[in-house]
Amino acid sequence: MAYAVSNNPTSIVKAFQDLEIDQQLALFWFIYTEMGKSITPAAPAASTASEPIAQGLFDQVKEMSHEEQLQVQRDLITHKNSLISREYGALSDTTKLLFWYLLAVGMEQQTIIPMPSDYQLSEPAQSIFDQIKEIDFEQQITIFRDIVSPMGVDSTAMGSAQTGI
Ligand code: 45D
Repeated sequence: MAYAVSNNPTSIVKAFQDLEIDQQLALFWFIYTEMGKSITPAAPAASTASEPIAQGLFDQVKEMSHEEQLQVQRDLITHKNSLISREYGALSDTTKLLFWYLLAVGMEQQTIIPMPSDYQLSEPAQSIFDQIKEIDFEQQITIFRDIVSPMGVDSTAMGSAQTGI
């Protein structure tokens, strides 16, 4: 039962964050493919997401090579201090979600490095995926917000030694 996490949002988020970096990316991708159709970016008018800001950051990533695009996403998860990580850190949580959504759509269009078609989720990642599928849409959104929120670098929260500025 090493991978069992109780069906509550906080423990799902924690379990997600405990996965290896690439497994986090892979699981996030599987989540997108599962629920992609129910995400309606048409909602932004009524939301706090800033579409131009998410789009602007996405466009910077789109310009990069596939390898760099993957590195940027790994850096977000590991809080590596990069320009993208800092810009990301300044976004609102909902804008962060929109940014990840744009990346996923970009992966489908192959403007962003796509998933290898034979990529498999590890057992713990699959277990988290199964639990996320069980819960309702609103709770899923809450979980994703909690997952994307701490990613990147919040430069306002760091000392000068860490930011180098
Ligand atoms: O080769 O209120 C591996 C809005 C290694 C509207 C890899 C919303 C091997 C307003 C790492 C696997 C729409 C914003 C490669 C709400 C290898 C609003 C790469 C909701 C290549 C609520 C893996 C938004 C990679 C929502 C690159 C719910 C994986 C948004 C990348 C949800 C995975 C967004 C990505 C989701 C996953 C986005 C980019 C679930 C993105 C998922």
